[in-house]
Amino acid sequence: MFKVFDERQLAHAPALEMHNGGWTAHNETPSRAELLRERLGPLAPARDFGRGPLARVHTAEYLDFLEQAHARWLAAGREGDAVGYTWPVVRRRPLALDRIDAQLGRFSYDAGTPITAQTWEAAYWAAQTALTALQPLLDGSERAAFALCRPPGHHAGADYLGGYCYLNNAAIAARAARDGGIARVAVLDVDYHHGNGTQDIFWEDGSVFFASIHGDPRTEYPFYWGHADERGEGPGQGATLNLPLPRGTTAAPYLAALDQALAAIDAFDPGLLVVSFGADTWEQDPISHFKLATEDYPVLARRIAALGRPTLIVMEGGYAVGALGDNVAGFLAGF
Ligand code: SP5
Ligand code: ZN
Repeated sequence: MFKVFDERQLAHAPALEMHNGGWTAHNETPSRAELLRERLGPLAPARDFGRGPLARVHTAEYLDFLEQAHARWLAAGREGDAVGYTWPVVRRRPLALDRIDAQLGRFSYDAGTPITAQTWEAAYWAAQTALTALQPLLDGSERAAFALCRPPGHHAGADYLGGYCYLNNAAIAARAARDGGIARVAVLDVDYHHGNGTQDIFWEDGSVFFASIHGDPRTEYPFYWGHADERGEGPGQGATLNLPLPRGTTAAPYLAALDQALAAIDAFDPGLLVVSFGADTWEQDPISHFKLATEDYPVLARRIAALGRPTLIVMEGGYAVGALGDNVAGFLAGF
């Protein structure tokens, strides 16, 4: 399997995240990628496809903000990581306010996703990592590829960051595949958390099918997306499928949901499958509440591989650093 990793992703290391009313050590650490690099090597470095493919998913205003936010934070006399504290209610007027705190609110939806001096560089190379891994699937020289992306991407929308995500690596690759001539692309999101950013990006796009299996947002982050009645709109009506599952879900009901998602994807007949893969469905993940065992990951992967579609696997979450190597290696071994 062709696997890609770029060192420049490691420099992003936010210190703290807001959780349940207090600041705690950030869960999305460089060590996640460092240990996977050691375990999964050899890994090809990313090629540079430039800003063009990023701008096919994210707005120019958002990309400019993300690139400049930390410098503007320092210019305002602040220290450490940039993080917002006032948010407009989603979809209110996009006032073009200049103050950095207003911009942080406009372009984010949570306080768990700080911008450091190195965030733009790392997120940029995470997106390039996904684009690089996509290439051999487009030219037919590989049937499966793995993008070791960090920071993750599936919570980032066209004009917002959140959930430890800044640029939506999976969506950028899916859109690039569409632009490269693949008529229909499916995204299967098996991170513990709903991939709200990916869903929003393709909400009205009937050419990209989005299916997600995740902790029920009635109790789980990100709360405001991922409910079973969200199915897409306009030309995208019916091209979104949400399968929320309760806390404590074990392999048997998880695999039943997976089969349902795979049947819908098969009926859509995509020329490419993008898997947003989070290992935070593991039973001892520190921030999640499913009960999948390490031995379950090859089983999941074999069912996905049985679709027989060219498949790009993009790394999303997974925070039990000690078990991440076995869980990710086990998943990849199923392809
Ligand atoms: C990509 C991904 O998996 N993002 C997950 C974002 C979840 N963010 C909020 C979850 C709250 C967990 N905070 C726990 C802190 C314990 N010290
Ligand atoms: Zn997650």
